[in-house]
Amino acid sequence: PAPHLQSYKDRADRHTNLAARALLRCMDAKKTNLAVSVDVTRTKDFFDIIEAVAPYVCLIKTHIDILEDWEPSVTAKLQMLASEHNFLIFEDRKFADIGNTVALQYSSGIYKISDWAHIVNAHPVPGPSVITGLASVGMKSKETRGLLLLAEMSTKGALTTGNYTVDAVRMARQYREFVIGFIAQRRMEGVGASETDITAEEDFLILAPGVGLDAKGDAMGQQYRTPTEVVTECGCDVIIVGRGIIGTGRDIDVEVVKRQAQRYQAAGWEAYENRVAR
Ligand code: S5P
Repeated sequence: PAPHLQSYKDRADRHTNLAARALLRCMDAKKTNLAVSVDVTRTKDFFDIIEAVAPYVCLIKTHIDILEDWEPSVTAKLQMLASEHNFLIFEDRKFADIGNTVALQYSSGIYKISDWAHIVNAHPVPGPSVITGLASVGMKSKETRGLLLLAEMSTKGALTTGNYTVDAVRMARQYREFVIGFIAQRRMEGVGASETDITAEEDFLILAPGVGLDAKGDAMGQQYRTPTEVVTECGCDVIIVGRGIIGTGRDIDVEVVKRQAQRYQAAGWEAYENRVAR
């Protein structure tokens, strides 16, 4: 059967990339396909949110460069929490430059992303060299690292359609040891593939942003769908939720954050169970 009709556990047992395997294992163990996007600018809020949602997530998604009071201890603490609470870390860096530059952006600068992020993502726009550049760092790491390609975006008017998406999937197929899946809105197995392109062991994870239970969008082009639409109907594996959980106000209410995380975990898991039971 296609990957999305199999259980996360079976897929974990079979997956050859260690980061993908760890993520699927964690999803199965914690019964969650929820990733929380911790898009805040103060380190205190950042950790308050992570500690509140940790039991309910498989993945914490960061934009490390928006923290105004970042210091090296932040990423050290993040790593500690990840092992303590069993979740993976996804730095949403959206690399999009020549191979040499992305390798430096991944490994160096003040953030040294490859030291602490299990998963990163890249725009396919530069072509395969963006993958090989990042792989030159990620595949050397002793740790388990994986890359997601942005095959589709959630925003109104996004240019990630048609042949662009098809070519993104073709690129990923050439580098299956490092590219573990896509940021996308639906499954990608059928996209741009002739029968012979797809091997039985191909299992790309689909992580979908643009998920909300209450809002349909924001004032800046974001569009939301529900976990049922995203997971049951479109076959995505992980729901990425930011403001639906952390809210839009300046102050963080950890009790609300915790309740919303529980709510999205339950909705995401039910949507998954409805899918594999079909
Ligand atoms: O197409 C995309 C890709 C990403 S990674 N659309 C997105 O919204 N994202 C990210 O997901 C975005 O950068 C943000 O961190 C998160 C969505 O946040 P929310 O508050 O709208 O749920």
